[in-house]
Amino acid sequence: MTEWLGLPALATTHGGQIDSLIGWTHIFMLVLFVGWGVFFGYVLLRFRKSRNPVAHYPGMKSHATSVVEGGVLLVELVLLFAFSIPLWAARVDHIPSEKEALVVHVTAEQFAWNVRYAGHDGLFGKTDIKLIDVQQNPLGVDRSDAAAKDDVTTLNQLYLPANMPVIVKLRSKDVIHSFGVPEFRVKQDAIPGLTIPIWFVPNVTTAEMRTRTGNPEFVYEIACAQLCGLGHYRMRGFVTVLPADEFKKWLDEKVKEQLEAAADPFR
Ligand SMILES: [Cu+2]
Repeated sequence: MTEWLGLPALATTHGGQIDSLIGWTHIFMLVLFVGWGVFFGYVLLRFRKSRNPVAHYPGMKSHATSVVEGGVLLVELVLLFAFSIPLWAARVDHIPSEKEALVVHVTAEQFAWNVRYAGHDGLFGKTDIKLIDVQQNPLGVDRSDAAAKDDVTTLNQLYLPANMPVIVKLRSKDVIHSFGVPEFRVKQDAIPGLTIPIWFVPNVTTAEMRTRTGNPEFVYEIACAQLCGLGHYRMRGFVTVLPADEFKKWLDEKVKEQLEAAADPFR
């Protein structure tokens, strides 16, 4: 219905609602723009000097414009109460239970996205600021903590399963960044000192999107949507949406690599 807006392809379950809000707002603003433009032209002609050499002090008697104003107010109330507020409530207030969702920690820094999964135990292990090493351990994961042993971290690569809720817990190590994935219709600022949850259900795998767009190289991209410093332009992350079973395989493989690396004393 909203193809005429030319928005990026849609890849989450809630995205359609965002698009319809954007679509209705555009239609309404177009009606207002044309309506007020025509009215302005009419007023210029109707009250031109040659027709009204002397000002008419009592002014207009008709209430037509009040009726129009009332109509505009009504449509704006509909946009607010029928579209925006329910959407906000669903997106921000009703976060699904963590038991039914995949929880991923995404920590932004100048100029990269650090991604962390809990591994098989479903627990995120401790982190310590003293353990942070820009190359080896950008999140300061404390591998001596039992819950941290199977935690998986990646740089700029976010793998997600399709058709299940994903909760991204967004943080920042330095300045304000913004996690934006246009196809997901998701955009949220990452603010130092805060952990902000965002959730969505990706419903188009990367492979499906490649067929759909006819672009064999298509990748979902996390674009940092806040000017966060000199390297802002290169702060890109990539999202790969896999069918649930392939995602599980990927994560199992990553956990195995992590456990093997930890067991290797020569590393
Ligand atoms: Cu950034």
